[in-house]
Amino acid sequence: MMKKYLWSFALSAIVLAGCGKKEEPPTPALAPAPVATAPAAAPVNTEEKVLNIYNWADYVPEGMIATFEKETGIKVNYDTFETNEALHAKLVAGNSGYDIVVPGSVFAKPQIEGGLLQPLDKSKIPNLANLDAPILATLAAKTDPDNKYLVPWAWGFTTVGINKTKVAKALGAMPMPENAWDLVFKPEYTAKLKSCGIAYLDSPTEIIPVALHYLGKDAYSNDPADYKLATEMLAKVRKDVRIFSSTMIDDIAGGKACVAIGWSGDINIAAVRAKENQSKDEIESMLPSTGALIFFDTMALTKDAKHPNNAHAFIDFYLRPENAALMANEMNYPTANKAAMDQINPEIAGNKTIFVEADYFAKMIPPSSFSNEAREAMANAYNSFKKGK
Ligand code: N2P
Repeated sequence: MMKKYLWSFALSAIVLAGCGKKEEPPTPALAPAPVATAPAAAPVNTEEKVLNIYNWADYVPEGMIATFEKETGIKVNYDTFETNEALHAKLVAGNSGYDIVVPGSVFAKPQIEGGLLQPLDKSKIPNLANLDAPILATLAAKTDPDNKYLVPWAWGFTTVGINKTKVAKALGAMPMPENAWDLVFKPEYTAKLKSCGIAYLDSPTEIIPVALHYLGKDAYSNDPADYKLATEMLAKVRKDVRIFSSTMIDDIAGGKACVAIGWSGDINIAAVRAKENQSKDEIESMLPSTGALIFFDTMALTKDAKHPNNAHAFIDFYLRPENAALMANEMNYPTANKAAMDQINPEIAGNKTIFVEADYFAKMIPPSSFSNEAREAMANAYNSFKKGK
């Protein structure tokens, strides 16, 4: 069964040794009463019982933070952001106050290189052994050599989400395109869909790469000339875009948009929500024929984290199979936690827009990264596109 999914076309057949079991402390029952010399004890966590986490919106299962707080007595302040740019600005400014942040790997690479994150103490995270080795190898090769800084929270892909019912109505006699990206980039389609609402993610590093991919260019081009090409294309549909927003669950399920460039899991959550609300409209996360853009979101410690021990404890807690499975089951994003796979609900594991099949995965565009200069040029190009009408 698992064969069909990502794990199968794993980049290599590395098998992880070790099972992440914690060692039991020796039972004190028959030990003599302690005398003068104290036994070598594990270092005590003397940090204040606080942990500050900054993660993407709609990414943590209900109750998970409360369970951690109850178990550890650590009070968690959990804030959310909506774009990599927003998180990055906080890290660059310094003194964010956050211990754990969850950048996309596209941003994590420059953050590591820029000294904004600190290496993990892997001895405090035995559950790292639960992670899928090929995914770790991919992250090590592209982003984080030796997996020193980053622990995957979830992965997914940027794609097109539609309210099928409304889109069919708006298109009328026009059939659905073979490539779902046409719905958001091709004027023939956008001219019709603007009536029910087109939403774009509000982030230069989400929209420009997707536009470049649609143009047949390298989605992760660092060449500003390519951004010009992208924005020339985007300018043609600018007047048809109703909203720039990174909260597509609300946008699609709440009826503000019938088509969105968005993230696979959020679109699937919108689909579930529409069903729960007994909407007759069907929402679908598309698999565009030319491929979609993969992302990895990763936990990391900020360079100035004040509660590194608590942060390591949380990372290890999240890596328990039952917690990673809860994330996949509730947030509709695949987990990189291999040990969690048998706790994933069959309808999630079998949803081809969550755990995509191998042949589609092969078509998807893996994440890369941009230089600081490229990101700046991209932001300028995107902002002038947004301002145009
Ligand atoms: C969480 C969406 C994060 C995905 N709801 C984009 N990195």
